[in-house]
Amino acid sequence: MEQCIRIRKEFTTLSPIERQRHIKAIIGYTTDPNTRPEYEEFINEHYTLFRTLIHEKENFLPWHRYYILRYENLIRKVDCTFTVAWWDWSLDTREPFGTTNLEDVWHPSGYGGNGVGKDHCVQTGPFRQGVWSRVRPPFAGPGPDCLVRDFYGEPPEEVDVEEVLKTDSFHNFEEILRLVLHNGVHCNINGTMCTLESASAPEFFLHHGFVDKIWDDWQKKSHKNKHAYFPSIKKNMPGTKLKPSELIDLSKQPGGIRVEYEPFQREEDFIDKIKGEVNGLFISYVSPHDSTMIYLLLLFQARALLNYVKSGAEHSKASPKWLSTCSN
Ligand SMILES: [Cu+2]
Repeated sequence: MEQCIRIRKEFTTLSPIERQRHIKAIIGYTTDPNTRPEYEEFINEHYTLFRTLIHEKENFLPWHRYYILRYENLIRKVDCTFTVAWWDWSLDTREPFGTTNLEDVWHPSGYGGNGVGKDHCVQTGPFRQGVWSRVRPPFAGPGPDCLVRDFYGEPPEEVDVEEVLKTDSFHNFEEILRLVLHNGVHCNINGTMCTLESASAPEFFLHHGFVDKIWDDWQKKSHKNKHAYFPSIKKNMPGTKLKPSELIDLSKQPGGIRVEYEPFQREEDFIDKIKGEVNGLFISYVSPHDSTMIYLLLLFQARALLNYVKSGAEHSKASPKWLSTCSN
């Protein structure tokens, strides 16, 4: 039997029931005394390997692709439908960053809000202090085992994501994604996410889901992009028996697993709303199985969206606002 595809969705597009189920699976796996030790070992692996090559060009993208896949595998022990969700920090962030509207990541029904008080411990949502404790490395120095957040600055915008996707050179693409966008968002969330213990923050996997999707989007641009760079690396990735090249194809992940990132639905809804000559023109040419065309369509939509935002309102920081202004 053909194995089902694991569809990874953008977190804020999950229905309330899907969202509840997603959180319940994570809480179940990370708090059950039967699975907690395995979870701790898994999280500490990232801490132990932090300063090895996993954050260097030759491993960063494939190593983290494998890490979030393994996280998914672990949580599927308590819910076999679980998939990693991704959080599009560029399109989805409301202004100011960190607000807690119903559908936001930081709503109490999502991942909970910003930390408060002297220690910046999270006090709302499923990972709040007193209800959930994060993994600390063995022999860790003193420090809170609450999840710490201390929002800082603004995450990158959609134009930044668009720009990095336009980059032809793998080396430039990878460096901007890793050093600017990836590192930046870790320390926009700040607190636990901006430390060597970042993987103990549940939102680590939301963030890395999106980083991985950006790589996937870039890979889909051409055969050359898909196979760029990694086949030349002959060493196994740290802590694994796998070479980076074994992670290149999302439809052939280790264990025969097939993964797909669901396109950002709200982006399509938005295009519908701007009375689309755009859609009328393009959608009729798209067969649901033609991923290249869908990709082109999405790129086209992103651009249309961007132009709309730029031309419609001269406010330069408008990009995240279209979501709320156009939703009624
Ligand atoms: Cu990492």
